[in-house]
Amino acid sequence: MTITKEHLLKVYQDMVLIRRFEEVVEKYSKNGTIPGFIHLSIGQEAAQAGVIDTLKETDYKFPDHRGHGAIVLSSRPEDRKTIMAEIFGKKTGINGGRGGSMHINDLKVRNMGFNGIQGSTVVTSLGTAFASFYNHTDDVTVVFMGDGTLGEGTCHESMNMAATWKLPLIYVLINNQYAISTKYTESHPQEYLADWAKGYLVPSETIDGNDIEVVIESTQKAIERARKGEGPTLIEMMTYRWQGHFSGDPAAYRPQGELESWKEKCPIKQTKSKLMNIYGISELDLDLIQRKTEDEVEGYLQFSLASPWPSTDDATSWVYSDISVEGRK
Ligand SMILES: Cc1ncc(C[n+]2csc(CCOP(=O)(O)OP(=O)(O)O)c2C)c(N)n1
Ligand SMILES: [Mg+2]
Repeated sequence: MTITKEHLLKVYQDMVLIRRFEEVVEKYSKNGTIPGFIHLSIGQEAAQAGVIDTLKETDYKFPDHRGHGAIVLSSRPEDRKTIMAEIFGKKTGINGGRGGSMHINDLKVRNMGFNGIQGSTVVTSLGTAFASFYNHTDDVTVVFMGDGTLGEGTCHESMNMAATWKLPLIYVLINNQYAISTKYTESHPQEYLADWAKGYLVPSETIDGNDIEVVIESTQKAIERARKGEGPTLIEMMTYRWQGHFSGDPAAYRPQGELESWKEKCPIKQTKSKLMNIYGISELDLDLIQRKTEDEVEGYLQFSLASPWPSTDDATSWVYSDISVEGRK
């Protein structure tokens, strides 16, 4: 498949944005400014950008714990600084600083959020997929999950139901080789995890998750099936996370040379070379995109750093224990 030059440039820019965003988050996580556990998606940009690029705003998105990229690209440009502020735990964050890295939702664009429990959204995403079916809308649901998450029992329950009811649900299985320190070949019997879906008669394929054109093509096919009422699809996207499981994990479990060989397959580098060699775009123009993106993300950073922390006064707002709602003194 070939996408247009303009389209490839747009998704290139999306990937550069994710990379820069994550680099900044990594820096401020490692220096202790960002609280909590951070899972970075550097190296996996094509899988996130390619999938989000094919969706419309009213399609439901369930990002996973390594989801900053998909979350930022799903959000409206004017909200992106509040996504970073959320990761910083600030009051101006999109969820008031209460969610942090792993619990960011943005319901305007139907980013339904994550909750820290692997395999949970594989089930809750059935609900939005069912809503589209029940309300006769053409909105699809995309749920991101990892190779390790596929081992959760909830994945069986979800796929059984989605397949039986032919729900418009797309399972984006990001196979980044590891679940914490366990290589996927040590926790699953299949050579291709996509084969796992065969037991439920769900169409599936394993694709190069670092080639954004391949990601877009495969996701478009799955979306088309889902919108036509033909049911779920599972796409296994082969990729690699350059960092350890969390920011700060030295990833000593990786064999020597593995990271370097995947860096050769960097999705941004591959796309850059296509843009230059096939579409004749100059390196200067691509550098300009890089610089503009860096400035943009610097704006999100300054906003986040300058923002106040949430106050303790409203700590019980929006939670079930809000005593004023329950009427207890
Ligand atoms: C039910 C449950 N079990 C264990 C964990 C701890 N945990 C967090 S991430 C993770 C690994 C997930 O691996 P994978 O699905 O491959 O995603 P990746 O981290 O590689 O993106 C585990 C075991 C959890 N959050 N929830
Ligand atoms: Mg994984």
